[in-house]
Amino acid sequence: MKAYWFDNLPGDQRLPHDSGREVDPTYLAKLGILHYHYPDVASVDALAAQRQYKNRDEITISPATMGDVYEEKVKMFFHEHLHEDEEIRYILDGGGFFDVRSEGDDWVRVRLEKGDLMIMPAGIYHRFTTDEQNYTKAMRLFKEDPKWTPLNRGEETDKNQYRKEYLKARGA
Ligand code: KMT
Ligand code: NI
Repeated sequence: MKAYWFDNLPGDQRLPHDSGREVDPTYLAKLGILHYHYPDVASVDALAAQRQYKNRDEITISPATMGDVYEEKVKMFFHEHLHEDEEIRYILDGGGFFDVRSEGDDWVRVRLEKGDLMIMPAGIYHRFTTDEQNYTKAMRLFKEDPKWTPLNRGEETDKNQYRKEYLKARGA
C-alpha cells in the first residue's frame, strides 16, 4: 500500500498520477479508512469473523475476463460514488488504485497490491481504477448480502443519511 495526493493532471486514469506528496496512513485512519496486509486468506477469514463479514465474492477485472466490456467497466468504476455500507476489498493478485476524497475534497490515491486489504467506511466518496497492468483480482467482502450499489455523487448523495453520518463521525 502506498498513499499519495493525486496530481490532478490529464492522462489515462490508470497511470500513477503521483504528485510526489505522500499521505501518511494515519491520515487515512482519520478519513475512517482501515488498511491491513495479509499474506493469506486465513487472515482474511479471521478478520471477517471478527467484523462479521458474512458474505464474499471474487472479481477479476481484466480484458481477458471481461472482454469487450472491460474498458467500459473501468470507466464505470472510476465514477465518483459512495455506498451505504462499508466497501471491503482484499487484493488477491495484480493491483489497482482507490481514490478517496480528503477532508478538503481533494483526491488521495491509494495504491493496493497483492495482500492488501482496505476497508472504506459507508458514506465516503471514492472511485477505483486498474493500473497499467490492467489486472486486478479482488475479494469483495460484505456484512450481509452483497450490496455494492454505487450512488454517484450529486445533490442526492450530499443529502444521503450515510453521507451525513460519515461527515459527523469525522468531525466535519
Ligand atoms: C468498486 O467499488 O469500484 C469496486 O468494487 C471495484 C472493483 S474491486 C477492486
Ligand atoms: Ni465503491
